[in-house]
Amino acid sequence: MNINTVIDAVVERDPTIVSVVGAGISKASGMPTFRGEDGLWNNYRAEELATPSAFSKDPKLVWEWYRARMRILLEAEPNPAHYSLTKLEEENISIGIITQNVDGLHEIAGSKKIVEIHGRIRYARCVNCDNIERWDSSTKAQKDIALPYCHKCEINLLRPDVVWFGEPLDPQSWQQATELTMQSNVMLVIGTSGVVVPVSTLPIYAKQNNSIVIEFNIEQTPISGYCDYSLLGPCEETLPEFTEILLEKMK
Ligand code: BJW
Repeated sequence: MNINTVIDAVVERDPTIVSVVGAGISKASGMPTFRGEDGLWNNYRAEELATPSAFSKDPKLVWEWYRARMRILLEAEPNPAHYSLTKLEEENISIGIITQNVDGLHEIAGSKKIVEIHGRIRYARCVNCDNIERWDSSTKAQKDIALPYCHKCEINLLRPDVVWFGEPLDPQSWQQATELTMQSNVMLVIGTSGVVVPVSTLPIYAKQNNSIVIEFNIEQTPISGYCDYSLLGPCEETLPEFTEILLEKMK
């Protein structure tokens, strides 16, 4: 697909862009994805760790997984794909990022309108009371300390402040995501395998809303069929190119 053809179609719309983002955008920052070649941690799949039942059965194992990911994240920086989305927001073309990623790299890249629909890895919440606290200080994250307990009730375990399989998404975040989808006329679907519901339904809503849907991925996904265009390649290359040409053509 010629990138100029895609951009001409976008420019014609006087675009209002929303982006739906997955783990592929942070791959170039060093963060492992969930599926595909680096989808295993110590031989466990995400589906075996990111569940309430895995945490009930073996909280230490689940916390070890999050600590291992946090150690990588503490060294990670946003890459050109994150900065491209920030640029689109600064130019008032993007109205929001709906990210499935819990790594917080969009915020570090300077984006402001972010819906972190699967939560935030830098925070933990009590399994029983309403306490939410940060746990990403290097001491807590890097040392293999005992299980973390709530500093408010001091009785119950903390768990990562993220959404696991079988858990509902925060209703307010989901409402924001659907509203952004309906308010936009172009959706960028970036670095997601598109297999996890309900986020994978957003491109379908966008299509029903007559938006242009453009996928940025290194391969075809189950979402590709709903997309008007697929820009195949690493998004840390294709998204900056897309953004630069788009902004130039919109001058
Ligand atoms: C590049 C690239 C580069 C690489 N450039 N591209 C049966 C049993 C139980 C549940 C279900 C079931 N069937 C369906 C469900 C529902 C379930 C679900 O969808 N399961 C499917 C796996 C089948 N969904 C849920 O449970 C959700 N909740 C829900 O439905 O609630 C309903 C409810 C209502 C009321 C009461 C109760 C329930 C919740 C889903 C939560 C997902 N959580 C996780 C973990 C978050 C915390 C954490 O990070 O630890 O979210 S799982 C994991 O998958 C994570 C991700 O955000 C999510 C999506 O993954 P993503 O981002 O797409 O990553 P990958 O690795 O899959 O793909 C990377 C892509 O990038 C690939 O396409 C690459 O090609 C590409 N790529 N490099 C561009 N450089």
